[in-house]
Amino acid sequence: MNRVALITGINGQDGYYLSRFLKSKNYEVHGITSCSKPGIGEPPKNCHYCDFAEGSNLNKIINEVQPDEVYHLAAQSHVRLSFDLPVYTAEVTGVGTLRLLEALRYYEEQSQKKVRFYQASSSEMFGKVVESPQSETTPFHPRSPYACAKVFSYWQTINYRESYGMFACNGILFNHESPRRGEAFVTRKITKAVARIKLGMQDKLFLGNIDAKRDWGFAGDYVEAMWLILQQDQPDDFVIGTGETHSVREFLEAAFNAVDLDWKKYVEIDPQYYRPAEVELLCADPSKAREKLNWKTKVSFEELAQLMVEADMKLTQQEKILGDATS
Ligand code: F7E
Repeated sequence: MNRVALITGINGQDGYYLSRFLKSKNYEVHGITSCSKPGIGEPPKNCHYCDFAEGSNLNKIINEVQPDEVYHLAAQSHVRLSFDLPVYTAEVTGVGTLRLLEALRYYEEQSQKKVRFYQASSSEMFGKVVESPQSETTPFHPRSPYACAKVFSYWQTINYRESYGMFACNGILFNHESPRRGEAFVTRKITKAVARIKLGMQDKLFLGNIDAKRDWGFAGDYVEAMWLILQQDQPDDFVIGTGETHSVREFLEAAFNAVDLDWKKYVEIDPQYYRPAEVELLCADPSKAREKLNWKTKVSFEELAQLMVEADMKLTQQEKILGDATS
């Protein structure tokens, strides 16, 4: 019998890569989404609707799906937006995890079946970092409503493991990007603008703090780490990242270089993109994942910028052709 996986937030970037990865391993994949459209690449029969701000049908979905593994990726995941929607973010990104853990605890009790649970924890929890690089033992100092909500979920996951013996794990993932990344995140905002500028559809790109540094990897590599975390003998928490840090400025350089343009001619700073509190520097120490999971990133920083620009060039060219044909 195929193993059954339930992915919350199936419509997001990570949901896309993870469902493909699990299908390649012959899992029966089910997804939860809050959107009114069926999940990308997901047949409607395996798509379930639930908003984690509310969660009243979670028990029903879990009873129907009977999952072996649950990957909890759903969140209000935009850090800047969380300052405007702090309570909503706390509900979805924080209390939403608790709703799911409670539903799983109840399901385990009723069915006598064990479920493996993955919580999408975030490097944003390290916030105003007390040491660099950051490992599983680095204390948290969250700097946004989003990061506070993720810290809440991180500890709830550990509490359910320790209190009820659940196989509940945290993957503390550093920034991971791809052509499927939402356009409000800085890497995709940049690669989309690069393509539009190159094709003469946009003149300027407005950004906030371009001195911020992040540990950026390719999302396709990171979903394998999620799966590996749930295949261990014991439940545990892991930092997942590249171990390299780069500024937004360096990403700009790499992305504009990919189409032979000088970023300085096109980029302007707009304070509306500054955050009330910024996370200046993140850099992972992924030694534990390397040793215990035998996991490491395969795509370099330059390759990541290049592949995202190439994908946006293709997409934007198609949009341009469509736009020209309909105008
Ligand atoms: O910002 C700076 C911004 O929004 C990166 C989420 O997936 O990763 C992500 O969180 C940096 C920040 O990602 C703009 O101030 C400058 O320092 O791409 P981002 P994030 O906040 O690091 C973690 C791991 C998560 O868990 C989150 O869910 O770039 N920046 N100018 C800008 N950022 C944006 N979005 N837009 C700008 O115009």
